[in-house]
Amino acid sequence: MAIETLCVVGLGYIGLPTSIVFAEKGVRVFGVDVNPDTVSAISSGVAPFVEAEIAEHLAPVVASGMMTASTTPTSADAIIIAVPTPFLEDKSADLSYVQAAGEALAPVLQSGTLIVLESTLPPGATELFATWIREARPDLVDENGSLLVDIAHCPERVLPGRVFIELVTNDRIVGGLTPQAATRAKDMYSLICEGNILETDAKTAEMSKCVENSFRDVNIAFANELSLVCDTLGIDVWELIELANHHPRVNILKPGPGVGGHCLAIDPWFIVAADPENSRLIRMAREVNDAKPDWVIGKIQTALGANTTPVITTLGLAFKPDIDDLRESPACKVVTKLAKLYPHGEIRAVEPNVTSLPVELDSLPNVHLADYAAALDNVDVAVLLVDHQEFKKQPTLPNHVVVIDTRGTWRAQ
Ligand code: SAJ
Repeated sequence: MAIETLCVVGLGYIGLPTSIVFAEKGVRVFGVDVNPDTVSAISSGVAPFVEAEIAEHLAPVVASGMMTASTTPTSADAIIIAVPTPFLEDKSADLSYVQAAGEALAPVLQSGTLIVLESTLPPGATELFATWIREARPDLVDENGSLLVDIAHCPERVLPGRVFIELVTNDRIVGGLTPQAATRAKDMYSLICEGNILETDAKTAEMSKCVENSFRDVNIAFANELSLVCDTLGIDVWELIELANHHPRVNILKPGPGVGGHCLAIDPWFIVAADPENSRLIRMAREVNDAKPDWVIGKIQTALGANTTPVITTLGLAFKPDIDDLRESPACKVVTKLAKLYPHGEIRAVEPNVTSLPVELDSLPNVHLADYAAALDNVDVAVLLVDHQEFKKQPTLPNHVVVIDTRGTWRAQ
């Protein structure tokens, strides 16, 4: 059965670009989001966040009527759920947004609807989602106990900043609760995806997403650990990594102020929660990366010594370069802690990709959003936290200013 209409629930960093790409391929897309501001921005053809190429892709599909947005779901041939799965206090997955999406969708489901969960899920969650649908719509269960809708998990794997390229070029994994669900999901993604689409069961697909992000997190933890060891030993970690990477089978990633975002900082915990006893390395990597912002703070404290009224400029708040996404950002953690450590100091936060500070920083009286041009006048410390384009060139600063470059951006200049 061809997919002609698609309802996408969750119009965030993944759901909105996915909607746009399907609409560009001729599928009529009904976008759904609980946030009315998101819906009204999209309805007027304006992207509610920063992502390369999004403006030029969104406006035409809205203007042509191929994509519309609303706060309530609509019945469609297929449904994609792309809502957040943060973690709870105990680091296990918070599936409440997925459950809420399922509840909102249940009334519009029809026999034969294909439901694809794109949200990152811990192993077993797609199966759990199916039980919620069964409870909400017992009329969609046949006399053999089989659901009359097809449910699959197809984790997104696009890299923020390259979403419109990777949505088309990446290989994708589709895990069905049944082989039929996997095949139907594969057929749907073949409308937009030029990479291989690999079929498996739902639990393996869930695990594969968690594993991919854990792999990267563990590798970054290795680089971050090296940065600490090198600091103790008086070795330039950037030079060391550059040299070691000349080995044909070595590819060390880059140290930084920590690991942020809604993926690497979260998904590995889903594996730890699923099997705490056997996931020691994955847990340790998370702990190493989570400890890095405090190490950066320690460096700043040491540089400032007895100065209790410093002016500190922090460059970058986003979790990585050239995006406006502040989720789980180590840079925000550094700024928050600095503000608390130096209540009589001044923290100038420079972030070219946002126009206002997030609430948790805005509520701190000694933190303000500053313009790059003026932010480095009369400072004691300048800390580079994110290697945004705007910061690539090292500014000329008086000798007394302490420069802490957590990304190694300025060392070669
Ligand atoms: N980072 C470093 N050093 C590095 C690379 C990254 O410190 O050498 C930091 C970044 O600054 C950032 C964090 O790691 O704080 C994560 O950035 P990222 O670019 O590694 O990844 P994300 O979170 O933007 O996207 C990841 C991707 N997963 C993998 O590369 C395995 C992406 O493909 C996934 O779709 C995405 O997670 C997701 O949504 O799960």
